[in-house]
Amino acid sequence: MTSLTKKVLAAAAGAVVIAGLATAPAAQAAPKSGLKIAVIPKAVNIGYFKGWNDGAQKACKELKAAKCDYIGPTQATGPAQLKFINQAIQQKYNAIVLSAADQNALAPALKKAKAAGICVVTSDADVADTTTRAASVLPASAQRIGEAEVDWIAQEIGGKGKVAILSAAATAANQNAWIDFMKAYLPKKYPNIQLVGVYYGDDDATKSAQQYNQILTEHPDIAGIISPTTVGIRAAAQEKKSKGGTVAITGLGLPSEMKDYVLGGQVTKFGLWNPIDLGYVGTYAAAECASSGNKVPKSFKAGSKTYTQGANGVIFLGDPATFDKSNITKFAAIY
Ligand code: RAM
Repeated sequence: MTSLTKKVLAAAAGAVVIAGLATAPAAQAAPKSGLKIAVIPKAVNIGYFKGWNDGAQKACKELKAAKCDYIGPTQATGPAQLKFINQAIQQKYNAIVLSAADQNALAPALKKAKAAGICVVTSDADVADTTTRAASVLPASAQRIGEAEVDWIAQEIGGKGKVAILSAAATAANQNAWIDFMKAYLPKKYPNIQLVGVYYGDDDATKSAQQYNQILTEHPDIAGIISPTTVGIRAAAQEKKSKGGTVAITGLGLPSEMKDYVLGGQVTKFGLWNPIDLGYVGTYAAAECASSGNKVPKSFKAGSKTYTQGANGVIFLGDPATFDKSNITKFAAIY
């Protein structure tokens, strides 16, 4: 080989390497091990969040986190969550995975966390000021979730009659966003269904049961109730079971908490996504953030899947699944 040929070959090889660097996706450095991660739900005692935390713990184990603490209030309110965000700041956690019970009340604490170099990723319920968190891991778009629930109730009541919404808290971004889409979709798609009101049970079992009874008292001819909260739908189904009645109930529930009511005939069909996955991906996003200069990379891996941020730093997991007599037993064994 002449020296010229050698030079040409070497240059060509170099060009290939450079081209390779330019076009291949940037290699993702593995997230750091030894991180201290705080997992803060709306309330620690809600079954849905126990599943969410199971996913977070699974991620923490894979990530070899030094600490992965499930801390939070027993009442799902923003003011009650503040104490735990402040605790995470004081104890110098690297990251917080948060489901915000209040879309506004946490902003000052989240700003403090950010200033202290703590990565905050919301998961399940976001905050209004999206600059106060690095990213948000949500189930599916609010439009898809809201409209799906309307379709479920319409199907059950034959497209006509009065319906009410039994929500969690008026402060929660996820509930509000779903309800806004329900309100827009109902008159367009189902003009013979009348929405008579939105009632708030604050993700508290007792208050949700009271609100269910309030709906029946105020609207004895109510045909259906949509409850987009696992606490609300369970309380409604429980009340229907103990008092009897014909009101159709649907919404978002935890299969393990709803199995008896589906098999008992109080609820025909409802939906949800996998809360374990939601906590899992949220925790990976938080660990990536704490490992990459306090920014969640545009795309990152959680387990075997790659997730990519869309507008406003939101990562969606996928459409909700639906449950009825045919599959409730199978799903109740999982979450
Ligand atoms: C409750 C909470 C949570 C919501 C689920 C469906 O557990 O309000 O934020 O996503 O229901």
